[in-house]
Amino acid sequence: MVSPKKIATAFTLASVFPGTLALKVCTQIQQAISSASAVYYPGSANYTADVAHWVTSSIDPSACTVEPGTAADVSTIIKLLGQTRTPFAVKGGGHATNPGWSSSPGVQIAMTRFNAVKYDKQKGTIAIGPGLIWDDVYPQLEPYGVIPAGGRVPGIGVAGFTLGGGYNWLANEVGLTVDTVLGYQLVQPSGDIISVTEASNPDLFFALKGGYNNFGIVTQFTFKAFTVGQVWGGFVTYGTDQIAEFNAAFADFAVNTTDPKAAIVAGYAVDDSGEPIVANILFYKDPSPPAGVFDKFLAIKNTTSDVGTRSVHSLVEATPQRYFDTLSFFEYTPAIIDAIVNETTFWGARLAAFTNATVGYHVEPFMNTLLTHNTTATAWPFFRTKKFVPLQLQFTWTSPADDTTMREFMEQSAAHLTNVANKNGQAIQQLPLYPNYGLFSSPAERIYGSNLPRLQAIKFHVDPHNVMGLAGGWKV
Ligand SMILES: Cc1cc2nc3c(=O)[nH]c(=O)nc-3n(C[C@H](O)[C@H](O)[C@H](O)COP(=O)(O)OP(=O)(O)OC[C@H]3O[C@@H](n4cnc5c(N)ncnc54)[C@H](O)[C@@H]3O)c2cc1C
Ligand SMILES: *[C@@H]1O[C@H](CO)[C@@H](O)[C@H](O)[C@H]1NC(C)=O
Ligand SMILES: *[C@@H]1O[C@H](CO)[C@@H](O)[C@H](O)[C@H]1NC(C)=O
Ligand SMILES: *[C@@H]1O[C@H](CO)[C@@H](O)[C@H](O)[C@H]1NC(C)=O
Ligand SMILES: *[C@@H]1O[C@H](CO)[C@@H](O)[C@H](O)[C@H]1NC(C)=O
Ligand SMILES: *[C@@H]1O[C@H](CO)[C@@H](O)[C@H](O)[C@H]1NC(C)=O
Ligand SMILES: CC(=O)N[C@H]1CO[C@H](CO)[C@@H](O)[C@@H]1O
Repeated sequence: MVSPKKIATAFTLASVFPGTLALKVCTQIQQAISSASAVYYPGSANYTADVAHWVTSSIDPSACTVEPGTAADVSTIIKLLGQTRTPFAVKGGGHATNPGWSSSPGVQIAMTRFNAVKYDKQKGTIAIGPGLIWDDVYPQLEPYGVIPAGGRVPGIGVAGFTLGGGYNWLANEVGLTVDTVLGYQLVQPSGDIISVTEASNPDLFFALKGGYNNFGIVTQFTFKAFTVGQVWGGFVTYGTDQIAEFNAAFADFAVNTTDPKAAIVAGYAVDDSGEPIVANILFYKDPSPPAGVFDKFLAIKNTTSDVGTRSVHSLVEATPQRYFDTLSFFEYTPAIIDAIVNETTFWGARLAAFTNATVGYHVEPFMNTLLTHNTTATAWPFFRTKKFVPLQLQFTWTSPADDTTMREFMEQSAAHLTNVANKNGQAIQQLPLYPNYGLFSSPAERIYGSNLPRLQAIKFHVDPHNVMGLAGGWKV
């Protein structure tokens, strides 16, 4: 994992802000908030927990942290930060891999006290606090046999995942997670606390569906509830000798699956001798899959397997776990898969010269109907006329001295795969990049595309003084 070192370009404004000024604001916040909230300083366990992130490169020691306990206190805090132009960050689950996206040398807001899960059976909705990770959501809903269309692996925050899009296990049936959000409670940069629904505020409803932290701080999400009990699935790994057979099964599944209850995520990596290996997560929405759906995968000799009938929570916890980068493809064809396996071994070999460095390429096929489930327009993706699927590149390393090299390697790998896609008839440059996987050097145009003008207009309206610009992230 990389170090807390800052990438200057990622938050130029924040890195020149003097810590002593932030400390003064910390005191002001402490005096202004209610007893439901608290401010913490370096040295306390709460502070350490509040600045913690999934990768060390995303940690930035802040002057203080604040854990708001009410939306009214969030309002007080955002007003003070705006008035004093203090850099800050809002953290949900802390899984952002881009430095400065949810950390700051100024004030770290940790949403951890917003931890309620409320199921409304009559309305078929689930209200969830932005301080939770999905792992904590699913067990609470098990008695009711419902889930929201949430995260697939451990540790991911409800907030960032939902503000960025959300590829989920139910996506073939219900679409992206943003397509299943019915409402938001939002603390605007002005401090006003509002409820955002399609009826009450169509512009912000559009903007929050993929528009990240540009429009304020979300204090509650309301999701559609889906009836899901026991499911089938788990984690299977395959050795180098099985790669060819796996690739054929994968390409067939990616193109030919017509059962929307079935989904997979496959991750290519290299073993200690630089040979490609693959780990596949299988999912089926019922307690067992009908014959045919996964037959080709099940016929392949595996190295390890943890597949069976289980709760959604158990499935999410079963999958083991830098910088991410991303590309979108129209389709995972055999030629694309071959190129991805080649990238895995090529960069695996290059990274062998670096301490504890690893590569991973995660391929996520979805059905052609993936992007047809939206009932409104959404900030992301700006393009829905044809299905496209995400690739997640994941490089890990330990020395901060390698940060720039790794970023360049990832950019080279993405450029090479773009070339391969072009040669195979896929003009993928026009496709939206997924904000939750994108490397910080990607331009906002590649993420928000033709939606940028509308997002900018909404942004100007709700945040004329660009208070949210004091926090890192994709900026419209
Ligand atoms: C191991 C791993 C697996 C993943 N798997 C998936 C997957 O299956 N599907 C998928 O779609 N994505 C996946 N992701 C990507 C994930 O969705 C993003 O990293 C997501 O942004 C993480 O959300 P978080 O709340 O944990 O992150 P944070 O780092 O806390 O926040 C991310 C961004 O959201 C902003 N934010 C957080 N809370 C709020 C709030 N209350 N109001 C306004 N802004 C806020 C932050 O300021 C920051 O810019 C994965 C990531 C990892 C590391
Ligand atoms: C998809 O199914 C068709 C018909 O069975 C088959 O000919 C084709 O090879 C399959 N595609 C892949 C990539 O396996
Ligand atoms: C993995 O291999 C074992 C042993 O052959 C087998 O019993 C199991 O069904 C396989 N699992 C999967 C998911 O293929
Ligand atoms: C493998 O990947 C490397 C790096 O992107 C590239 O230079 C090379 O041409 C690729 N080889 C094949 C056979 O695709
Ligand atoms: C590399 O990984 C090994 C094994 O996990 C660990 O013991 C070691 O501390 C790591 N090295 C560095 C520099 O982080
Ligand atoms: C779905 O999104 C697309 C692209 O933004 C938009 O054109 C379409 O109108 C949306 N569908 C509905 C039902 O609103
Ligand atoms: C990690 C940690 O120390 N958490 C503490 C933060 O503060 C609250 C309220 O004082 C405690 O209950 C937690 O234990």
